Amino acid sequence: MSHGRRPAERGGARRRSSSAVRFTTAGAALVVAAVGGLATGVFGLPQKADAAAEQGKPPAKKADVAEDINGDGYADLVSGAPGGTVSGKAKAGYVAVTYGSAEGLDTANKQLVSRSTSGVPGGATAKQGFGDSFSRGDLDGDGYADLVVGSADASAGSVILWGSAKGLTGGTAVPEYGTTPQIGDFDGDGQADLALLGDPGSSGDDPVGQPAALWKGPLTRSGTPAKKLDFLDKSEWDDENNSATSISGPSTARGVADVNGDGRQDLVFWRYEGDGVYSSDALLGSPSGFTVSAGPDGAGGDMDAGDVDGDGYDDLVVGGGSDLFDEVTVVFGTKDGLSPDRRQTFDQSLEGFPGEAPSDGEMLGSCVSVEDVTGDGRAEVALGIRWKNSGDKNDAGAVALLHGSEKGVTGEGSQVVDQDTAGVPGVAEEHDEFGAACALLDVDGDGHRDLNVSSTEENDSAGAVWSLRGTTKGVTTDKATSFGPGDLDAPVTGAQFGSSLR
Ligand SMILES: [Ca+2]
Ligand SMILES: [Ca+2]
Ligand SMILES: [Ca+2]
Ligand SMILES: [Ca+2]
Repeated sequence: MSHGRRPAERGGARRRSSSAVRFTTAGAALVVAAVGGLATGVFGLPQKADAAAEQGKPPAKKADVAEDINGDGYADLVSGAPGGTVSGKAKAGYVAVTYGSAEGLDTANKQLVSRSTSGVPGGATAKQGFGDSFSRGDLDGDGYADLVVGSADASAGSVILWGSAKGLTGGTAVPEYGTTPQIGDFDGDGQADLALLGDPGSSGDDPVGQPAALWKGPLTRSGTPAKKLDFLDKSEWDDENNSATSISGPSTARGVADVNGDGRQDLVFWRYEGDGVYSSDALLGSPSGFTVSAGPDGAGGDMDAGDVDGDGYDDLVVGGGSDLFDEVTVVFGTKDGLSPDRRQTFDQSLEGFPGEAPSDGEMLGSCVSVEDVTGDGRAEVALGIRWKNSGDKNDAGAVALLHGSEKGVTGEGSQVVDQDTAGVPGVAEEHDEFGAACALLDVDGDGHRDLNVSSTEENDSAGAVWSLRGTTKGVTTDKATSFGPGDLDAPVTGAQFGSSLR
């Protein structure tokens, strides 16, 4: 559950009763402002009549508010393109929102946002990598998911864009804290909060002190939180690099979930422990700051958490373990946090795992997304395998979907998909690295989350995104779609479109 379903449920439910009205906001003028080569429609998004409403189909099974920027009930996909050239500045970066619909992601109903977009603070800067990370949730409590966007250059800070019936509007600067901002209800009051990390500076063999802040929601549109909380609970402070306003790092926050089932969201967190060792931990949310719940060391891939075994505690799934980057570890949640001993480690030899025998170093878990696709109350686990060979094509990449069971992740009924799978647009090529990022989101509103997956290296690192429909059994390639930055009239060259997906 990296995507924060809970805070918005309470905070946003009030607003939802009027969503039927918004189904028919057809015909709003499309205003596309060409700003430095980035076509932007932030303030004039085309609002299309909802296809389901027009055709008398049932309306969308409402997406979690945290996943729905325009409040129409369909989850929307955000794709980062930190390599994109904006206003002539190489690798300035941008994000693209493609809005969900009854037919899935609608590339005609999209927004592109960069530092050159009108209303967004700052300006396009070479190598800033805007869109390197981002998170969604309803920070101001108006019922629409807001988007906070970080940058590869942490000192550039973050930007909050505000959701509305017409999509993202405005732009509020969050100075200094540009590293992997995350939105979640960390103190459990029903209102989404903002967890912030600053620039860790240069790192050697030892951990460094990294600025960190926890902003209690709701936030005003000028970026003022209701209160500034200590990032870490006092019990975690030490002389090294942990205090109210810092944490030892370099650290990145990778997602939001509730591993101890207390109704307060927790951060899924990657941080440097020194001597070349990274650990994948959970930071447990509380009204007095985070406490650390230790997970496994040494992972090289992505991580996310969701309730794989259906016991009410979200379980941490960490990819890219072992020297060969071929192991995935599941650490089960408990009422006290991550279990110290109940863990499951598997690789592609898991019974039932389909496809050809793996070669070394395929990076199982290059992306990880943990959500219930089938609807049985146990989360599925999507795992990128970005360096998987397809026949003799090296590093063509693939993505797997595995089911949760009472005992944990099972290979039974699992699926592996690559660009050569029938029904998947495109052709597997060497070094496409399909499976770079993935996000399980219900973009067509049928109640089953869909598998959205990227290849950042497609077409000379322009990148592209695929969307595969979720079903009661897993995913299907029926009606599979794909698009790249060119399809969105976005900057193409070296954009690495889809580096992050949410
Ligand atoms: Ca939507
Ligand atoms: Ca909002
Ligand atoms: Ca919690
Ligand atoms: Ca669990």
